Amino acid sequence: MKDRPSTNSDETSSNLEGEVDAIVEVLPGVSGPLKRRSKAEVASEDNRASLREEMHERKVKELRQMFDRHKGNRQLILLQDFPDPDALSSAWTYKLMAEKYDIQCEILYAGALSHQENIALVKLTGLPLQRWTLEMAKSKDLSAYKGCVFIDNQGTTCNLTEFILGAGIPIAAVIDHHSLQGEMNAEFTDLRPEIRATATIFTEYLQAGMLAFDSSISQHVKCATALMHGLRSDTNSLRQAQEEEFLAAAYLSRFYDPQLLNAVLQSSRSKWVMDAIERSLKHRIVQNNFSIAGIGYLRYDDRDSIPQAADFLVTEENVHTAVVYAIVHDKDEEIEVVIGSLRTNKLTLDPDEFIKEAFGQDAEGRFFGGGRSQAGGFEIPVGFLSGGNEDSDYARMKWEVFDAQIKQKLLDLVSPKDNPVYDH
Ligand SMILES: [Mn+2]
Repeated sequence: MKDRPSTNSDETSSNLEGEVDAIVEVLPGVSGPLKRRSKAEVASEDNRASLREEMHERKVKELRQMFDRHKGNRQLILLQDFPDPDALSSAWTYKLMAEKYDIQCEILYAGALSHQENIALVKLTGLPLQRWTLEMAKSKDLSAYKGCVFIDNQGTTCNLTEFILGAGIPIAAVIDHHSLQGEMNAEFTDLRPEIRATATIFTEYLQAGMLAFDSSISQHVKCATALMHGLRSDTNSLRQAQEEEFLAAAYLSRFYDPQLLNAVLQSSRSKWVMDAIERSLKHRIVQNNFSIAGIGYLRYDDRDSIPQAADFLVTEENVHTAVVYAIVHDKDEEIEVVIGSLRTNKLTLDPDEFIKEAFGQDAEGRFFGGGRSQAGGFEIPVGFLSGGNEDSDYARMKWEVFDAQIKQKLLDLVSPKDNPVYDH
C-alpha cells in the first residue's frame, strides 16, 4: 500500500541484499545453547565474530559517507506512530550524530505518545520530538528536506511514509532491528534482526567514534539515559539481552544518570491501562500456553494499553505467549483498526513469522503485521465497517465478528485441530 520508489538495480541496493543474507548467515551459531564446543566450532565462531566486526566497521564507514554527502542539509526522522523508548532514544542519537555534520533533523511521529513511561521520558529528558499529523505534513514546505530516515521501523508502521516518499524525499537511512519488511531504496541501510534493540546499534556507532559522549554535557547524559531506557525496554529489563546489549549498557553506564532513569521508570500506570489489563484478564482464553484476549473498543490515544496488557498476561504461570487485541477508533478521522500485540518468552517462537502466518497479507500483498525478537504487532483495517457505533447493537455485533475471526486465525496456529466456531 505504501508508495515506495521501485527498486532499481544500482549498487547500493544490490549490495544491501547480500549483506542482509550475510547477517542471517552469521546468526544461528551466535546464540546457541551452552555446551562444550569443539575446536572447529570455536574457530568458526571466532570467524563469525570477526566477520561481524568487519561488517560493523564497514557500516560505520558507510554512515560517515552518507553524512558527508548530506552536509548542511535538513532531514526528517520518521518514527512509528506510537514511538517507544528504543525508537525515541535512537532517533535522538541520530540527530546528535548528524549535527556534527551540520545536518539538522526533525524527529517526527504521527500518532500519539500514550505510554506513561514515554511521556515521562520525553518530558524529563527534553527529547526533541514533534508530532506531525498527515494533515500538518501536507501543509508544510517539504522542499527544505533532502532526506528522510527510518529508525526502529521500516515505514510500515508510520502514517507519514506514503506522503513523505510521495513528495519525492529520498530515503537517506534505514536503521532497524525488525525483520526486513520489504525492499527499501535507501542510501544507507543497517538492518540487524539478530540485535535486540536499535539502541544497541546506535550505542555501537557511538563507541565507533561517531559522537564522543561527554558526561559534563547535560544533553549527552540525558541521551545516554534515554538509550539505556531503550535498551532495557526492548529486552524486558535486560532479561532478554544478549552480549551486544550488555556491552552497550556497560558503555552507557559511564554517562547515564541512574536517578533520571529511575524517575522515568517510576511513572505509574494510567487508569486506561489498568482498565485494559482488567478487560484482558476477564476475556483471556489460555490454550497450549498461549493466552489470547480481545478487549473490545479502545480510544486511539489509549492504544499503548494493548502492549502493556500483553506484557501483563505473559507473566501468568504456564503462559509463554500472550496476544491482546482491540478495535481502536480514531474519532477525528472516523477510522477503526484492529490493533494487536504479541509478547512471548518462548525463545523458539518467532513473532514475525507467527503473525505473518496467522493473518497473511492484504490485497496488495502487504502483511498485516510483523515483529522482532519476543514481540510483535498487527493492524487490520476495519474499512467499510468503520463507525456507526452509536448503535450499540451494531457495535457489539461488529466486535463479535472481528473477535471470532481473529481468535480463529490465532487458534488455528496455536492448536491446529481446534476451531472455535464449528466445535461448539
Ligand atoms: Mn526496537
